[in-house]
Amino acid sequence: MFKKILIANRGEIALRVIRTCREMGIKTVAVFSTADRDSLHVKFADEAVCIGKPQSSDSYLNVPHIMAAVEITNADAIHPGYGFLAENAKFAQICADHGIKFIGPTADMITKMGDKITAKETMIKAGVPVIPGSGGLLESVSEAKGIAKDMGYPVILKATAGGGGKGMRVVWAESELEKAYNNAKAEAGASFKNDGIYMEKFVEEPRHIEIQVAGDSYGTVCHLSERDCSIQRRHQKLVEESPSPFMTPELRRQMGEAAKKAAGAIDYESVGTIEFLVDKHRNFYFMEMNTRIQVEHCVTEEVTNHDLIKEQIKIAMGEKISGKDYEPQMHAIECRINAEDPYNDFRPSPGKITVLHQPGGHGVRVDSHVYAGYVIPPYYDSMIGKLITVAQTRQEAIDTMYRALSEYIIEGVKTTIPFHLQLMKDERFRSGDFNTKFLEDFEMK
Ligand code: MV4
Repeated sequence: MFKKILIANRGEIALRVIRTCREMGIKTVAVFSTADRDSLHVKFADEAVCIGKPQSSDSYLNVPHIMAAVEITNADAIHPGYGFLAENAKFAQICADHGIKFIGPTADMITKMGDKITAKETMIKAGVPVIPGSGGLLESVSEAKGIAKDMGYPVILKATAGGGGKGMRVVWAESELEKAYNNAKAEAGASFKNDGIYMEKFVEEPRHIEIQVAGDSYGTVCHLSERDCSIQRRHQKLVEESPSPFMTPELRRQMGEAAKKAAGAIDYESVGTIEFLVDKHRNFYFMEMNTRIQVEHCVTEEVTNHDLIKEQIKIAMGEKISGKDYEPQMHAIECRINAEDPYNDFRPSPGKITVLHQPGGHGVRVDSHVYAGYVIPPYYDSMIGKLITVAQTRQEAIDTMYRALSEYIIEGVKTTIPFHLQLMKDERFRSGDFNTKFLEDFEMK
């Protein structure tokens, strides 16, 4: 039904969307900033339009520039990728108002999940477990102290407009609460122009396990199992895998049902992710919903044998999904290869890739937009690409990953490859014994 899709993004995800469009016989329009003139997404799309200067606010976040590119190329839909405008309700609404299909949920669905207190209230009504807490905005320090005393310390303060860790404060004792309250409120106000904060019981050493869902415009929702994203550093994921080494068939059934209830509660349409915190007793709690395709969608593609971008486009075209849930048939692991120095606090290392050899062979997938001679601009994220391996067992997927990482040659910039090589040989990682705290104690050798 779509003849032409404009991809309002850059890098590997723009290329990823172009690849599926090609297979579906849909024409593509790339947009690019002047810093991305020589990018592969520009070369591989059927058409390309420059939308402004390097700064994201002048290009990939500039709605009038993007709408002008839609207009002059006559595209009938926009794929937002991840980041940039992917979870911007105003942008989704502008697309709808101009008769351009936003390939994602409606503005209303984005808004309902964007405000974390509203999302939590929706989940409670739907019967999805949430972390006990204030149940709404905190009005004063004394109110916060009362709730914390009743719940017991430690507690965590979070921004209602937040997500992904910004504006969060863990509080271990009442003596720390006032300062944390004021800091969290100020940080939330500065980051989101909304200083509303709420409180939850702090779950110690949780795992981050998320469920991939898909919903169509006929009210059918299904899940495609979980991804374990516990290997993170300062809220940046570095490794994701499916299935989770912590998962059991019973827990998957319960979390899958909860995730479908969560998406169903807002009549969710598109692919999306329900993030859960899972404690050591396998209690799980709704954390937030990501109303976009995610970086780590590839591990789910590999274990369920489904092209999630194709599913997302088909849903946007008004096609029905089967309604069947999917269990992992394989084990897949993804390592994020970033231009960062793991020996120097993961400091960004933009610049020219002088030498490049990407790995291949059985069970190896590389999703990357770089080539020898490519310059990683300093304006955007530092991702060089994603290395994904798939095998019948977790041990084999790890061994294939180590082999593929050893073949990956990138010169000119520092990369996270040495970190991943060390991780793949780490006994605790190999045994599956890790949680979101794991990287706090990890040292590069
Ligand atoms: C929590 C938590 C413990 N208890 N909430 C981090 C990002 C944001 N989505 C919520 N986050 C957390 N919320 C309660 N009640 C611990 C975290 C957290 C975390 C969560 C997932 C993955 C990595 C994390 C790293 C630090 C803290």
